[in-house]
Amino acid sequence: MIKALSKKVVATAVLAASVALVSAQASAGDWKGWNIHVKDYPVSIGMEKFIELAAKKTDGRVGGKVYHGGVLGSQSDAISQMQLGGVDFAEFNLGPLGIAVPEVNVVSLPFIFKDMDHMHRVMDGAVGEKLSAAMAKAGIIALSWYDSGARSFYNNSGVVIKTPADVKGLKFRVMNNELFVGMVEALGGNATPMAFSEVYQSLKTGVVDGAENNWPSYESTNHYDVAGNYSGTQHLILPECLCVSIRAWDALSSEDKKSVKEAAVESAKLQRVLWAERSAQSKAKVLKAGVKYNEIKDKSEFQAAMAPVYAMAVKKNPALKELIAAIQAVD
Ligand code: BDP
Repeated sequence: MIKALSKKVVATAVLAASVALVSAQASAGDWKGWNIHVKDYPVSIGMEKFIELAAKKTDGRVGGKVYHGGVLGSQSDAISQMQLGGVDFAEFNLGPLGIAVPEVNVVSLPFIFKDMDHMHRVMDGAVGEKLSAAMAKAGIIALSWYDSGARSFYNNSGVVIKTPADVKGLKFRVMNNELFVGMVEALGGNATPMAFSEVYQSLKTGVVDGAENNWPSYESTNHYDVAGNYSGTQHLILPECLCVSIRAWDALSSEDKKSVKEAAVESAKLQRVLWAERSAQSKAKVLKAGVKYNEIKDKSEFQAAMAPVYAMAVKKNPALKELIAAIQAVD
């Protein structure tokens, strides 16, 4: 009896404390924004634009600060923080987000998108809406989709990857999602999920032989200094999202919601332009610095090798079958 009572007292105290915490965080003028990238990155400039426009359009009722460079933790930490209320807005790569929102895994299937334009058509259409709805159920409101190009493999072992056989025996860092581990294993390599911030050191010390990313991240993190062979597999075209927590969103009036959504869409337009520019600049910069790059024109062997990854994903979550078909049906 005494035990039961004290449990109840503790529970009430915890509830009171969390209510206090929530109301402290509900102030829309003081949103905390998570970002993994350095300050001059297209994502970062897009996020700054978003919060500036949101403030302007809501007469200052919405405002906040973006914490760049992953100082608030890894993306996995930030996803939980967003669900718990510690982070109000963020820019997430949809790859690791698939752990929190299984439907989102569809975009992490290698070669699911034909190219960047196809990805835009899909994400700006009905599939994008379905994924947003699934994310909202997990407490994450996707306001707009940002670009992150195509990801390719690079390594520090002098290997020029031209066919899947070249991947054999190499150990790659991947983002946190078992689909990416399966992807590398399907090519005959090994994979270790690891936070973005740890990759440079791991490449430098040989903990991994390589990693995979787009040109701007390969350049902005200096990975090109320690892994100078970049092979254009372009196996993943992953969208990213500008998101707010459902808690922060629900605290807004419907008029402010509209303004915040507009700010996010406008910021995405800017981000996509900056993205294209930065991709060209980053590529030129690393090539000038001596990176050995090989284009892979015919990617069909890589694509064919991905069948087990699709099978694994659908087995785990049969609902993906319909989403895969929906993406493939978009021209
Ligand atoms: C970059 C994404 C970023 C990821 C990072 C990674 O923009 O969100 O955290 O790759 O590889 O391209 O972890």
